[in-house]
Amino acid sequence: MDLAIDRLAHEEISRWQTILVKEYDGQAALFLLKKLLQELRSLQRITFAELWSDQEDSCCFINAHRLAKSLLTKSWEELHIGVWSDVPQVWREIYAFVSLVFVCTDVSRDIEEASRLLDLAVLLGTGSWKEDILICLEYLDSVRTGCEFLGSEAKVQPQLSRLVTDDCAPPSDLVTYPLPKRHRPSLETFFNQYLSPQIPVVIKGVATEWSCVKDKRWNDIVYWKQVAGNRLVPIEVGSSYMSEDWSQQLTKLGEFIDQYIIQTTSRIGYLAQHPLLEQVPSLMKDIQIPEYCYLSETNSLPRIHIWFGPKNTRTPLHYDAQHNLFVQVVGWKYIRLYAPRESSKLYPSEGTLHKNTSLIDDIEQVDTEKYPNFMDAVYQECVVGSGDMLYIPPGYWHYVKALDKSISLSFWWT
Ligand SMILES: O=C(O)CCC(=O)C(=O)O
Repeated sequence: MDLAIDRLAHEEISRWQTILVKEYDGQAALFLLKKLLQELRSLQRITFAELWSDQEDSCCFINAHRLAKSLLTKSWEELHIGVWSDVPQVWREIYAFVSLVFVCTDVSRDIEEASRLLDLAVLLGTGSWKEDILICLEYLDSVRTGCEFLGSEAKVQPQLSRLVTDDCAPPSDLVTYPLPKRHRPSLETFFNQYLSPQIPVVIKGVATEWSCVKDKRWNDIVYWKQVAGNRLVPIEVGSSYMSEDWSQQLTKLGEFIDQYIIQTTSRIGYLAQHPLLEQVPSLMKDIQIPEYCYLSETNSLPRIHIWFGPKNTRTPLHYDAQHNLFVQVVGWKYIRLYAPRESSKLYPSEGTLHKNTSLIDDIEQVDTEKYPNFMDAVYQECVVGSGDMLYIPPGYWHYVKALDKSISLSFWWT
């Protein structure tokens, strides 16, 4: 668990210096950062472990904490001025760095609060510090679960800890125009018959081998609470991101599970399109990156997002610019696809924010007077269950509805 504070801070501060002074009125922040580095140097600690485990009451330690606190407040303010896309990178980097220092110099050793602050730093910060923060978070989790194994969930009955029951049958009669299905196509077949001509296909027999599916690990509420229950995640609340009642909130994954997954409320909460496996890297051992994603023009690794929600989450009809291998891990989902050539019948939103999304909020209840061409659009559909994978080519419109409590992953690549 190395955290070379001194090595990195020195390089970062020289770089921030130019940006802060030239482009922002950042003299005061720069002054504080330099003082912070000085204090860290005099502490002669170079790893997070050293900082965290020495309960110091030295003057340098207290000073470093105080300086980090001021910078945390300052960078938090900068992050919350104006719209998110305009927030300067440099403040996000500084926010990540000072969160880390603030946490490791906090003598209260409040693990819950430390995890909360570091999760915020992962979600809102950026730069090379993110890696160190993730290491710290894993360390804190191991300390936490070590001393408080399973917490209150130790009381959960085994049969109650399942998200969905194993004997649940696939919903029938939902599919009229089925998508093609293949059992473990070879790389060559996938490339020639689907990826290259951009034809969608349901792939069976690949994700069934992953431990999140095979061992039903991700169907286990206790497991989720143990590995990530304490982690802060962004939840979308409302019927869909195009509806007026939609909002976002940050909450602990464990609380999200209690509030929106276990209890059935009329308000839908969806952990949608979130890079949870980046935030909690230990989850990577439960999956494999599908080798189809390595058929890439750019050699880049896929971006992995989780979609974790109750029955009836609905992602409106939209398209993405990248290849997508959509993997269903827990529960059932209904998915409908329209080829890009159908776009003119799908009423894309005007404006820039949601121009990849149809104006029709719920394609299962369409106002045909308002959208008369929609019924002429040709589509294909499927119901995916645990271990199924769906290849969605770039530009393909897709609509997704959960038929049950559900967990899916999407692998996006170019
Ligand atoms: O599962 C969902 O709700 C939406 C998934 C999706 O839109 C995607 O993977 O691109």
